Amino acid sequence: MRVVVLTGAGISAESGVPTFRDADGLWEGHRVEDVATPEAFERAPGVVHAFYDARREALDTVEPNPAHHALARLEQALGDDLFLVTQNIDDLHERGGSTRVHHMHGELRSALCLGCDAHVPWPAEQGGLGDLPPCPRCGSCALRPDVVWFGEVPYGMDEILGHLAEADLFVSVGTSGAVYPAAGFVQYARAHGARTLELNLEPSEGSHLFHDARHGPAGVLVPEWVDTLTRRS
Ligand code: BV8
Repeated sequence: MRVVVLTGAGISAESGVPTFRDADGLWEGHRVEDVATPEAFERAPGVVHAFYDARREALDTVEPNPAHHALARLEQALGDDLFLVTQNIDDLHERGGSTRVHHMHGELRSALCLGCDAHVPWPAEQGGLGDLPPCPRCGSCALRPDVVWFGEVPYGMDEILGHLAEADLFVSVGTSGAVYPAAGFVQYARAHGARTLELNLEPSEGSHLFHDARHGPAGVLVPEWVDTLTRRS
């Protein structure tokens, strides 16, 4: 059985990573357009760097939770029949044991060079806000956070759509279904014949688009679902 799993901020909530739209969510403290758009970076790079530096530092204070570990077990069980795509820029899937994770919105621990388009590890030592070392590949001082901002095309859309079109089962975990193109994956998978399942704390904006939905904390729902699936397969 070919399975595509899409995850969002909700899968990392129980690890202590704030989601976006919850009361004290990431977007609460900042207007999206002030921190997550290329225009914002052009206008005030320091503000944008501060936003991502804070999230990067917070990564060292959190650990993967049972939902991340369960998806790593699923990867063991299904091998290449599992395609895991995440909207999250944290590294909790990898620290939970998943080895093949497609970060469609980028990664906090990565930098993107505007000079040569290289994706390089985020430099360990960096001076004050934003005065980053030159690109290790081309030497130009043009590194930026390697995240996909609003108005930018997510990474690897062709590969993602390819897996969605071949999927027997599409499962969405911990996402509000408010941001496109990820919010459109359920319809695309369904249109290509896949069964669709939502695992979320509460009904998402696209909940009505799924065949099945289970609501509750991912740290409980995902291990339960993985155990059922792996027992069956
Ligand atoms: C693009 C990286 C062109 C940075 C992010 C169509 C209609 C309308 C608008 C658009 C449209 N198409 C495009 C747009 C514009 C825009 C968009 O969607 N705007 C929205 C606001 C309407 N989209 C774009 O600009 C995208 N680019 O479209 O380019 C294109 C595209 C394709 C092909 C060709 C051209 C780029 C979007 C990416 C932006 N970058 N992140 C960063 O992280 O700082 S988006 C960011 O916000 C996240 O990555 C994620 O995608 C989104 C947040 O959503 P969630 O992860 O779902 O988090 P949220 O807090 O909303 O919800 C959490 C959920 O978890 C809740 O439901 C909650 O109930 C649940 N939960 C909470 N706790 C738990 C839980 N569930 C289980 N257990 C728990 N314990």
